[in-house]
Amino acid sequence: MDEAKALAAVEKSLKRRRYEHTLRVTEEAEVLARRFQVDISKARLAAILHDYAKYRPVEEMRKTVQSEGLSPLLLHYGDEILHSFVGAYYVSTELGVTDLEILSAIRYHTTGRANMTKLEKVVFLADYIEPGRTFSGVEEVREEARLDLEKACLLSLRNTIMFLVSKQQSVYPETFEAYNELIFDIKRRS
Ligand code: DGI
Ligand code: FE
Ligand code: FE
Repeated sequence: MDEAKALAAVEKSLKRRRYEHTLRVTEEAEVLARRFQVDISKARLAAILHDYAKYRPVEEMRKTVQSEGLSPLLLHYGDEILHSFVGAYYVSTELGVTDLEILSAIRYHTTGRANMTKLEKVVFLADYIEPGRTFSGVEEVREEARLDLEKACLLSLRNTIMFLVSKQQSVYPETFEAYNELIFDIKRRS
């Protein structure tokens, strides 16, 4: 799948504002990929496609989780996490993308997971720090992203977990696993 075809597919599926977010994530993913020695074409393509399923009806996504045997846990942690997991499935079946590294970067872009690949980290982080984001604490994550991919992902996970906790929302288990694993990884390195 080339970039032009991917962009045309997402432009059709997304609202204008979300499409513009996608373009910013793509540019940010390229910057991070260059900085941290990740395949630039894969990072860009995964970023272009990362929110492909964002506007699918929730009922359709829930049905897909069941019919395709995705983790039933996904049905209990808020509808916001569905689009990344079913998005990877739709990108594969509807757009014919076969690269498993790209599909995995799409699948984990919202929750993260333990032992993320560098490509997964780049897409996860690019989605969080693209210039249109105004989350509280995002500037600190942008600063860290200049130097250390793992520390920047850790900060972004910390912010997301704290945000969800402050709203009394549930946190998907793989998000905690991603957080813990990065804590251990960074400790081990230093
Ligand atoms: O799709 P985007 O808006 O670009 O960004 P995203 O895919 O990171 O989705 C952000 C939303 O997902 C935000 O409302 C918080 C929510 N979210 C992120 N991680 C988790 C989560 N929700 C739950 N319940 N659990 C998580 O671990
Ligand atoms: Fe998303
Ligand atoms: Fe996004």
